[in-house]
Amino acid sequence: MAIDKAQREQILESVDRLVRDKIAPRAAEIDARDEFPRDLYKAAAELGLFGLWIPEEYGGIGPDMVTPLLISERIARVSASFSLSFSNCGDACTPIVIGGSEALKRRFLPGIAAGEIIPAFCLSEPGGGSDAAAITTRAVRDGDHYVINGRKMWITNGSIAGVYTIFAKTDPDAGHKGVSAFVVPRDTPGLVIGRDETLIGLHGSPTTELTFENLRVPVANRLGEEGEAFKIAMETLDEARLNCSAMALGAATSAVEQSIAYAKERVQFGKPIIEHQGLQFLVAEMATGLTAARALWKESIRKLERGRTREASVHAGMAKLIATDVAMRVTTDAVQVFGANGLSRNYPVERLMRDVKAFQIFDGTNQIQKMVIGRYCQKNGLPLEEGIDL
Ligand code: COS
Repeated sequence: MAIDKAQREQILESVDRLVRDKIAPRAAEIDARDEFPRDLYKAAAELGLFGLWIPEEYGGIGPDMVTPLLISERIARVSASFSLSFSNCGDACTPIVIGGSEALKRRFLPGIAAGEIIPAFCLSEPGGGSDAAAITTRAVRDGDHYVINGRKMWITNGSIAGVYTIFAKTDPDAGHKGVSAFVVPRDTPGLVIGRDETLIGLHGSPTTELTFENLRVPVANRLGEEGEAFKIAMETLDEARLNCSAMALGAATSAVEQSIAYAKERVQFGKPIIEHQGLQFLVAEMATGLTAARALWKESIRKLERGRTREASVHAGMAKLIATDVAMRVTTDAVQVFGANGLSRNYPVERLMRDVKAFQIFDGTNQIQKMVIGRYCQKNGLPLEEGIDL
């Protein structure tokens, strides 16, 4: 680990200041306007936060897996949308860090670390979302180039990125062994940036459609060997799932805290509503679900930090499943605690509820997580280590 505990504490303190002074006051406005907050991205860059995923020799201060997850969680307490804008940088630069040649790393990582180049991870397609090996974007070798044709959807930061990691089939008959990945700068002819979607939540985080029309990419821009990128995508998604959990838990923590505060203040039938058993039990269930999900998330981070094993990957899926389901439940319950006020945009809990829905779908739907967990159990039994950490 490039970062020690004291440095981590220092970084988190600077993040807390950024959250309090700059992100929190803007969160409702970002949601209402649905505009990417460039100024906040710049402010995060000035703190060096985008360098956390990137090794020092390429201009970063990492790689460090844990600190960015803790940052995502903290930012999501006030803005899940900006938390995604921050953390998607990690999801999108990880393939280059894992599989990029020395030249690719030197060319792109310093700009990403400085916040000057926003990266995008381009895997999902209209017909290949959950079934990642079924993508149909084609990359055909032509001398020392590949020619890429196809279409991608749901690409976070697609309209504002400076560099794209594009997953495409180099052998359409080889299943996951036919998937390769290419690093493509924004200004490459044939890279057509489509419109941003209007989502139910996460406003301010662009989600874009991309089309590739005879996009010519040098062979030198391929990540790893031909046909080896499915593993890069899967390893990237392991970390992305812990990050998705971080954002969900940040928003959920905020929802529970706000519910407790509101239920202590709001008086009905002559006493604060938290003293009515119906509300008290609801708050108790929210707090318990959240605490259990946070514990599993932390345990899963420790496992993945110790090594990219299949068991750690299954735990990341479990954390994502529980964290995002709990977040959906407690943010919905928070709206219930607030009553009619909860439905109003004058209170922030409705935004939390709209924002977290995406986390049950992003980075592999929760049904995909169950598939990954179930398959592992069928093959290897229960993924438990005896005697851990006690
Ligand atoms: N780490 C490393 N390698 C992995 C892996 C992981 N976490 N998971 C799978 N692999 C490898 C397998 O070992 C296998 O390689 P070998 O054939 O060499 O053994 C290969 O990848 C294929 O694995 P599998 O047979 O399990 O693939 P499937 O096509 O059946 O499905 C799932 C894999 C469902 C897990 C995958 O398609 C997936 O994660 N889908 C969701 C995609 C997603 O999250 N999309 C969100 C949008 S991107 S933000």
